[in-house]
Amino acid sequence: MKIKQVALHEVALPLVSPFRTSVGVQEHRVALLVELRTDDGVTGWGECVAEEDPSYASEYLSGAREVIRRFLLPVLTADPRLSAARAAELMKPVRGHRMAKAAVEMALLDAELRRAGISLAEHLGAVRESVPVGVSVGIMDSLDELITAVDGYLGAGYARIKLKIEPGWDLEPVAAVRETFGSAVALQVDANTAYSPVDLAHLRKLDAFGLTLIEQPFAPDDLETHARLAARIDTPVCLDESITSARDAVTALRQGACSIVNVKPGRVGGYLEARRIHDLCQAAGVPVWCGGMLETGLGRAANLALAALPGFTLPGDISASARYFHRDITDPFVLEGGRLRVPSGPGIGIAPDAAGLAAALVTTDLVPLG
Ligand code: OSB
Ligand code: MG
Repeated sequence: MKIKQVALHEVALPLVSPFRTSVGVQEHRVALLVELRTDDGVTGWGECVAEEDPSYASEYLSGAREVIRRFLLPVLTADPRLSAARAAELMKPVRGHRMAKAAVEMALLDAELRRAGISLAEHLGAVRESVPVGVSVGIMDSLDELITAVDGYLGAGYARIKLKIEPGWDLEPVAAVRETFGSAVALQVDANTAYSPVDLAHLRKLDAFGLTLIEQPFAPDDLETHARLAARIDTPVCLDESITSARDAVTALRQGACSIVNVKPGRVGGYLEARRIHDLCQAAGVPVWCGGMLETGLGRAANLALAALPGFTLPGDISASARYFHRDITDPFVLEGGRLRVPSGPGIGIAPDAAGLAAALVTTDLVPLG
């Protein structure tokens, strides 16, 4: 396979409601899409999950575009034996920039698998045709507002609720959700690094609420404090921001810094590295689940393929399209009994529809290829 043409599209999709985490508020999802045409005449789509600002991770959208154009595409187009499986190795001379690499690898996988008539789910080793999914609930202005939102999601059938927390918005919202909806609701929390070592005793109070897990309370590079918390708390500790590769996952597990892993393909450099994390966690008996980055239908389709692997034993942050957008750029994903169907068509199994893409389009950048 050779890359013939690449267009980078920036799209902006208004969110149905603002999404607030401990690192900021988002009202729109601005995303970078990779449309890649190969010499065999197939088109592959990739989605870069980098956000506009480097606040969740160090990567950001316009930087990712620059890295893809200037550094990643040149090494890939120069290679006569290009394949999705070799892309990560070819891109290795470029340090870091995993979200940019993941987007390019996703487009290559989509193109290659479309040509072969194989779905990404089948290629990765999926064992399910649909997966139970959860919803990530942002920080709200009041407990009433939170209860109304959670009530709506539970009514829609979501299989579990994740509450975003930060100092000042933790024990009370969790207690309010437990009191209102009972102990049977699968409930977990995500701090996006908002706490510090002085908060260990405070976080232990979360043990009263029977949570499935607590996600990333401390800084990405602070495995030690995560390990100290894990040793003192009954609630399982899960890592998100700290895990940027399969090697990170091994290190974190060895150090006792987590007992559950949130797998986000963009954060770890692609779906193939994500599968490696799945494989090693499965071998070690460590549950994994698929995280989300407010993806468009493209990233959502690919995440569903990943979440259909056998070791993804907890519901992921892969909600229905309507939880995020009034109008997605693809056909919407619809909740059916708390589950989303795993796309079964070739490649990622979906592509943008022309009208949806046009409605969201900010800019298209045709990359000149050497
Ligand atoms: O920490 O999991 C996170 C969204 C953007 C960046 C980081 C995170 C999130 C979410 C939303 O929690 C997950 C989703 O529904 O896509
Ligand atoms: Mg998270």
